[in-house]
Amino acid sequence: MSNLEVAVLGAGIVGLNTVLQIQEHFANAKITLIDDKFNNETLSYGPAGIFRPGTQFGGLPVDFVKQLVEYSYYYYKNLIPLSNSGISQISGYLFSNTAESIVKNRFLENLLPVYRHANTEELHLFNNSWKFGSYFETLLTQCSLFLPWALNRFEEYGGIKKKQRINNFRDLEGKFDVVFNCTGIGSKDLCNDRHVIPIRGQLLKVYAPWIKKFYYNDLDTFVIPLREGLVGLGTCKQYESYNMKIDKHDTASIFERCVDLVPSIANSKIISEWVGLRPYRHIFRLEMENIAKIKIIHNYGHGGYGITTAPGTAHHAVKLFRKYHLNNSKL
Ligand SMILES: Cc1cc2nc3c(=O)[nH]c(=O)nc-3n(C[C@H](O)[C@H](O)[C@H](O)COP(=O)(O)OP(=O)(O)OC[C@H]3O[C@@H](n4cnc5c(N)ncnc54)[C@H](O)[C@@H]3O)c2cc1C
Ligand SMILES: *[C@@H]1O[C@H](CO)[C@@H](O)[C@H](O)[C@H]1NC(C)=O
Ligand SMILES: *[C@@H]1O[C@H](CO)[C@@H](O)[C@H](O)[C@H]1NC(C)=O
Ligand SMILES: *[C@@H]1O[C@H](CO)[C@@H](O)[C@H](O)[C@H]1NC(C)=O
Ligand SMILES: CC(=O)N[C@H]1CO[C@H](CO)[C@@H](O)[C@@H]1O
Repeated sequence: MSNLEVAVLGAGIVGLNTVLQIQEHFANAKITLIDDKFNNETLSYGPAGIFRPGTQFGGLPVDFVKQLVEYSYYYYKNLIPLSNSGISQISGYLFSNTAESIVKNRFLENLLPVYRHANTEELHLFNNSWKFGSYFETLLTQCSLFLPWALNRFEEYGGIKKKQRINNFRDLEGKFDVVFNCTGIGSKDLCNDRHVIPIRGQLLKVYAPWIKKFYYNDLDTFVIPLREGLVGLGTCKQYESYNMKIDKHDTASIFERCVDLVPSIANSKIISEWVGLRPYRHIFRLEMENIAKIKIIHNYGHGGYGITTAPGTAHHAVKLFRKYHLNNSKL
């Protein structure tokens, strides 16, 4: 029996979760992970990676998204004990003055060990007076650890890494039985997909080792403790902006909003800044397609929730292929 030849395009969080899923389900597959960028050169490396899907994520049926989210949660949770996987438990608050619905989350409420209303004292935390709030315990996926960990694991189990940019899928014809398309914002050109749109975001890191919980509000503002005393501050959401430079006005705005949320960081030092384009698509793409003689499985367009949902979407992508493969190997 010949080995299955598999290509995965894109070494971001989605592509890496995909190669790990394939290794789990196709012991005899020869997998090539193709990208001209790895680790710190990808978008996925930068974000703090809090596990929190937006309640509108994906525009797909709620039950389906729920399955993806649940799969992802337990997948990451099982990795907590492994050293350097970058996954840890974290708890904190989400506040709003706008509406009760904003602090609720149908995907998380019955999944996380704790998801409750903030009490009166908590609504007045740091002299704020929020109308609505939730406290919950979730996961943090620090991609600056997780991506290298996943890449090492992939190579340890025989995966092949290839530094290459693919400009035309015909370059892959005849070489692979299946191609997983996990190119994020790259799909805009590669797939000529006008539905893929960047949503620009900026992050700062400050040194504030006393911050132990995360704090979010509904003004695109968050404060998230990372490791070694560093705290991530964010963000902005700029639709259709391709600006990959740090904008000093965004920096000032983020810092000011974060100080309003958590005053104790007012004098903390900015250690680094980062900008990234979220690969947004009104409905993220997760489907199989035949192009010429190649079978392609698309898995892109995760917007602001790619870290949260990558294991679940990768699992589903591999399941699609597995069904097809079983069907055809019976012939
Ligand atoms: C400020 C900010 C904060 C965020 N916070 C969170 C958060 O807290 N939680 C969360 O879940 N998500 C968060 N996100 C979103 C998250 O970063 C993305 O959803 C996720 O990284 C998308 O992963 P990806 O693998 O699809 O894309 P990428 O990481 O961009 O990977 C795609 C890869 O494909 C490669 N590629 C593209 N085209 C080609 C080609 N033609 N040939 C070969 N390779 C190609 C690229 O080089 C790239 O390495 C945040 C994003 C930003 C900007
Ligand atoms: C990525 O990491 C390498 C080595 O670890 C470093 O030399 C390089 O400057 C980093 N690149 C970016 C874009 O941060
Ligand atoms: C809250 O406000 C009071 C009165 O203005 C002030 O004394 C106190 O320092 C403030 N606390 C914080 C955490 O900002
Ligand atoms: C499997 O084969 C059946 C019968 O030929 C077909 O109807 C079905 O669509 C196939 N499924 C997949 C996933 O290819
Ligand atoms: C490399 C690859 O598979 N690219 C394809 C991604 O999907 C679009 C169509 O949806 C194709 O046109 C690309 O060739």
